[in-house]
Amino acid sequence: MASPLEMWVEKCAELTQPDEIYWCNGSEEEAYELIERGIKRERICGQPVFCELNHKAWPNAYLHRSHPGDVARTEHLTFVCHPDKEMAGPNNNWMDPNEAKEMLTKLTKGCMRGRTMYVLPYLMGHPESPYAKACVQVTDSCYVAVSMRIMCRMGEEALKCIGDRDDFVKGIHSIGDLDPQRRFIMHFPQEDLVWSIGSGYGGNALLGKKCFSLRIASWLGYHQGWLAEHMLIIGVEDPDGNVTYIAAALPSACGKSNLAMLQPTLEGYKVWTLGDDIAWLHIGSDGRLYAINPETGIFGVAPGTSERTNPRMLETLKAGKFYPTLFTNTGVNLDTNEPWWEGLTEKQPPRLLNWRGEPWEPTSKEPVAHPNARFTVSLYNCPTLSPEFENPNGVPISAIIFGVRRTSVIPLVYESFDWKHGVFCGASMGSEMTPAALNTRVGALRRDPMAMIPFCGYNMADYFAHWLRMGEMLQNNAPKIFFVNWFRRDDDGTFLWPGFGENIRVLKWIIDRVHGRVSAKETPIGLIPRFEDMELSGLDLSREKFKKLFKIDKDEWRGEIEAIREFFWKFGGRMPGELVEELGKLEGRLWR
Ligand code: OXD
Ligand code: MN
Repeated sequence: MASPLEMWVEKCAELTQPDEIYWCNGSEEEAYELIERGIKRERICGQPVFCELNHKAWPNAYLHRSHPGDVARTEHLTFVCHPDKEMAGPNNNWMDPNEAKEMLTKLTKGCMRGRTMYVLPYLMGHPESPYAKACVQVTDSCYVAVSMRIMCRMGEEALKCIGDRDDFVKGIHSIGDLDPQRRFIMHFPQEDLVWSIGSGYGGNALLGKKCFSLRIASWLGYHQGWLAEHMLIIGVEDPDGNVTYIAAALPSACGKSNLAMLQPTLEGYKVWTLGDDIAWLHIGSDGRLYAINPETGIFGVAPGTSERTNPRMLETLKAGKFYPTLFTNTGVNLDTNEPWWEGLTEKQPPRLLNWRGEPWEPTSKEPVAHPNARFTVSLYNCPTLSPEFENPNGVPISAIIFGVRRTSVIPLVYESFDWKHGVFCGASMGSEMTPAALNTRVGALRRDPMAMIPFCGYNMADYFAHWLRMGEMLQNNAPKIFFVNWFRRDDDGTFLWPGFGENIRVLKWIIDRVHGRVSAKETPIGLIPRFEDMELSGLDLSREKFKKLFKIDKDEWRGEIEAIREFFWKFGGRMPGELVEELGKLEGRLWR
């Protein structure tokens, strides 16, 4: 008799009518075969799905050019379909589940005719982890199939976990006709189902990533007492060899991957990488908060990545141990057949193809690489991958960082007074937008609590209440909560803080605070370091600049508080009273 999984795949095939069904086993051999199909057989806009790049300089690297209208997440086409609209909250687009399925069924009918349906059994999390989830995605894109192999554990192990069970996480994906008018990314949290049509872009199409591991998983966490967060995970080793684990939430394209692979400028420090995008946080048997990264790959932003900004990432991209590495919508150096993007080298190569594959003209005002050009690379290629990466129970988190991209208002770093105040700080985050999502005004400010505004799969007021509840459950074991902003600018527009490898100086203060080794100064917004509390030797940072980095301008905060209040208002009576109270307390401290 057919297993529930086989029956589900059969049902998907009946609806989509592919010419062929291809069950993926996740092997390297298979990855070669899929790449070969992408070079020889499958097409996007009439072009091959993959082109081989220079393997001497970039081992195992391939270029993928997407449809030019399919280059970023499409938040306006992303829906959460709870039966009750209130459950989705003002932070999500909503559609009634039955209505959504009816519409998707029409759009999906026959969409794989003439194509192959790839069946991808995969695990989010280590096979032995009590927190891992078994999932299956069907897709008609070999780019998606190869990307998923990099981003998660695919194949036998997942099939073994699923066996005869029918409670696996389901993902139906088709690139459809890539028309944004017929593009929808729909989530059905009650059924552990994601249904996505019309896009091949990472966040819209790799359904284990944002769709399951954040939107659906956050809803599971709400009910089961854990958190699914848009966070990197690192271990910071101090000169004595002690490792302190930190999880940090920053909005998309604000330097999470850089922080996850930071190369410290301070002698004796080392940063171990566990994840750059998603953390699942559970309370362990000892009452502490433990983090696992359910993914195995990095889907990172290429522009701006260089030897200076992220040397470890370049090592990872060139390691060539785990096959293959993908580049999406970068330019190509015509003389060397290497990928190229703005910032990669100081001098721009003379002969380039732009991200659309057209010769780049020096007179062109357009960038060579798309601003949201990406690479997809295995974490197993990362030279600083933590020895704890495969620990099924995860790592104990001592500090949580919330970070934003802000030109003004927000200091370089501050510590919250306690968990409740920390949750308030996270809930009131506002950040300048980046090109990671389509139809956003790059640079404009938006409220992005815990960097989860595009990814929280239920009413965010309930999510805040859940964070507060987690604090109560953690009691004295709750990690300390910090807030960072690497991006504050001087009056002349230059960055006040050098960032990148120098961020270790901020991490040092944070871990010293965690271990009670350094003091802090109380301010109305939280606890900040004094000049002498931070290790600043060897850095050209005057006291005057330090003051500017930590300035709390009451006029600027007046606007900030108004914006926070307006955001909180959207959630009406559902907003936890504790956070409204925290807002009042902040006002009191600023103007008493
Ligand atoms: C991502 C994002 O791709 O946050 O990680 O958009
Ligand atoms: Mn992300």
